[in-house]
Amino acid sequence: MRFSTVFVAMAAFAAASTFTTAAPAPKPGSNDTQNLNTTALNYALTLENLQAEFYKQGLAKFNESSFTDAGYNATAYNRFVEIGNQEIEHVATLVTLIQSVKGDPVPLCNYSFPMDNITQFLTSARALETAGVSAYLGAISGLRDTLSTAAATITTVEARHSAWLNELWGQSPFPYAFDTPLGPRAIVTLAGNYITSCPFDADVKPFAALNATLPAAGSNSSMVSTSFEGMGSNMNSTFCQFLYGNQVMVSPRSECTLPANLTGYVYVFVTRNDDPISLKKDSNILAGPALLFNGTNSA
Ligand SMILES: *[C@@H]1O[C@H](CO)[C@@H](O)[C@H](O)[C@H]1NC(C)=O
Ligand SMILES: *[C@@H]1O[C@H](CO)[C@@H](O)[C@H](O)[C@H]1NC(C)=O
Ligand SMILES: *[C@@H]1O[C@H](CO)[C@@H](O)[C@H](O)[C@H]1NC(C)=O
Ligand SMILES: *[C@@H]1O[C@H](CO)[C@@H](O)[C@H](O)[C@H]1NC(C)=O
Ligand SMILES: *[C@@H]1O[C@H](CO)[C@@H](O)[C@H](O)[C@H]1NC(C)=O
Ligand SMILES: *[C@@H]1O[C@H](CO)[C@@H](O)[C@H](O)[C@H]1NC(C)=O
Ligand SMILES: *[C@@H]1O[C@H](CO)[C@@H](O)[C@H](O)[C@H]1NC(C)=O
Ligand SMILES: *[C@@H]1O[C@H](CO)[C@@H](O)[C@H](O)[C@H]1NC(C)=O
Ligand SMILES: *[C@@H]1O[C@H](CO)[C@@H](O)[C@H](O)[C@H]1NC(C)=O
Ligand SMILES: CC(=O)N[C@H]1CO[C@H](CO)[C@@H](O)[C@@H]1O
Repeated sequence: MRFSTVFVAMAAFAAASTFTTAAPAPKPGSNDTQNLNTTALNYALTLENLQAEFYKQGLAKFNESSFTDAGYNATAYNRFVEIGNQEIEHVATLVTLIQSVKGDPVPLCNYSFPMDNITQFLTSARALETAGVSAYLGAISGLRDTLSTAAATITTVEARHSAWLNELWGQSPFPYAFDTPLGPRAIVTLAGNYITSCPFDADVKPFAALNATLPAAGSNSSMVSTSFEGMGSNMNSTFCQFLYGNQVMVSPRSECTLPANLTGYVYVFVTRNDDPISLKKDSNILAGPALLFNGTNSA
């Protein structure tokens, strides 16, 4: 088994634990129509701003030669230009939609993207597109009518970005028959790996950042090591939960055994008990997710 670690939730980004999304999470049963729609849209905008800014900074740093020098062809560079432009279009569309319901679009945050080299850029790109799909899938049940259609039309494009990036990494573009929806708290936790501060506050609090490390390449262990601030050292009564495709696999944290049939991404959480988590059931989460990929790095 060869795996590469992607999201290592680093202490350096501890500041991100104060990051919050634009507006209060929609309250179940809320009849504040405009607030609900603006909230969901600003959540999406926060993520699209993150993605658009990531490609903007990446393409300011890496040009076509950077890609060809790293062994990719000019097509790869041009694909990133296309992806970056599409994220900018997503931003523009969301801003227009928010303004159309008399809302205030959230501004950009301050970001910290690991992109010392092309490999890091590709690593983050794949993670951002994978998490983007999960974010939209998790948000869609809170949207109605034209907004759910707008969200779905973005989701499918994010999924194709993600598929192409998987292929670029030498993996199946479509590793599972289903994708994994994630709720706002989980997504904000992942976004915290890249966001240092935002000029706005809100109610969606991240979970504790989780540092999850895959077994060393070539090792016959399948144990993921996990650490986080707080209860990080108590292995006895806590659990690892792996979400991938439409599956959830639970194991005691002292074992934290990677599922045997991973063919792509996996979200890792640490929970206080072994009740399987889901989009609607997250009260037992102590930390995470971290996003890992079963992948051989072709870069
Ligand atoms: C994450 O865990 C790995 C393995 O335990 C460790 O080597 C690394 O230093 C940790 N990183 C952070 C940021 O805590
Ligand atoms: C890419 O940038 C480098 C300098 O960073 C420059 O030497 C090279 O000509 C550029 N290549 C292209 C295709 O623009
Ligand atoms: C560029 O590389 C990709 C694989 O990374 C390959 O599928 C594609 O055919 C290549 N395109 C050209 C023009 O060589
Ligand atoms: C890319 O940069 C990271 C961080 O500086 C480094 O650990 C890694 O070895 C570099 N990879 C390549 C292929 O240069
Ligand atoms: C970004 O950080 C700088 C200080 O490093 C701060 O002055 C600025 O307000 C921040 N911007 C945002 C959008 O948070
Ligand atoms: C790991 O593999 C080595 C040989 O490569 C073997 O001796 C050892 O028993 C294996 N350990 C486990 C736990 O399977
Ligand atoms: C975990 O259990 C072992 C053996 O039962 C015990 O020695 C250890 O102190 C426990 N650790 C914690 C953090 O509770
Ligand atoms: C993966 O393995 C689990 C049990 O370990 C099983 O329940 C599940 O159906 C498998 N998923 C796929 C896609 O094969
Ligand atoms: C990881 O992916 C490779 C193919 O990319 C596959 O051969 C391997 O079995 C996968 N590992 C697991 C645990 O499914
Ligand atoms: C355009 C749109 O999706 N509007 C929705 C805003 O939220 C309310 C409450 O959920 C829905 O009824 C609207 O259809």
